[in-house]
Amino acid sequence: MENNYYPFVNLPLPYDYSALEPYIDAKTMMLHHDRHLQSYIDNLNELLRENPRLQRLSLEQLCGLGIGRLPTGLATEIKNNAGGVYNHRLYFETLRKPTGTGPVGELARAIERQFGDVTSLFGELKTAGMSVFGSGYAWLVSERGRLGIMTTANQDNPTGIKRGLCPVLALDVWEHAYYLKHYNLRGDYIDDWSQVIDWDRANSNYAECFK
Ligand code: MN3
Repeated sequence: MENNYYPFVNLPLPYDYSALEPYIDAKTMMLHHDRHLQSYIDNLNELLRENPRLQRLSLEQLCGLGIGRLPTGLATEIKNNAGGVYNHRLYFETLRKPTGTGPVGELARAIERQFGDVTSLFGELKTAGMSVFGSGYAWLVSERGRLGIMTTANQDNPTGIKRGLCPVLALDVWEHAYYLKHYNLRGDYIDDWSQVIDWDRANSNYAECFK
């Protein structure tokens, strides 16, 4: 991941705001990236400004740090904002304009092995995404190459929950990810999200998990 250390900057999306239309609308993408992600970045920089020790840690390390190792009083805020940056970057970077293509490479083989096919994978991801009460994420994660599905609350990140869990796909189910277009219909948003996954990127995320 680029720009992985303090000071964090909001890297531009690798596609136009409208690239995911008609599945995810341009206005949602603009607000989601330029305002929501931007505020996590600003907050994280502000929290780290007076903490040179923490400035040396990568974004992943900040997400994965045991809460006991963060400065008392700032721990929850750092965890929430580092997660907010990491999770959103992964979410945005693993989307692209709809191409109608499915999983590729080693990830495709792992999905087939463990879920049977991509429809079953999406069925399980949708169930997980629908089960998040309030705000959070559903994830496709790899643990030493073995795929799994999990959910997290708020901006929690799998790497902060258990060492060795490595995110492959992040499904943001906060209402800000879909409310302008899909209103309260989270399930419809999840179906639409599945149409704009960048499977090449997902496959390279999966490969990164072996490093
Ligand atoms: Mn979000």
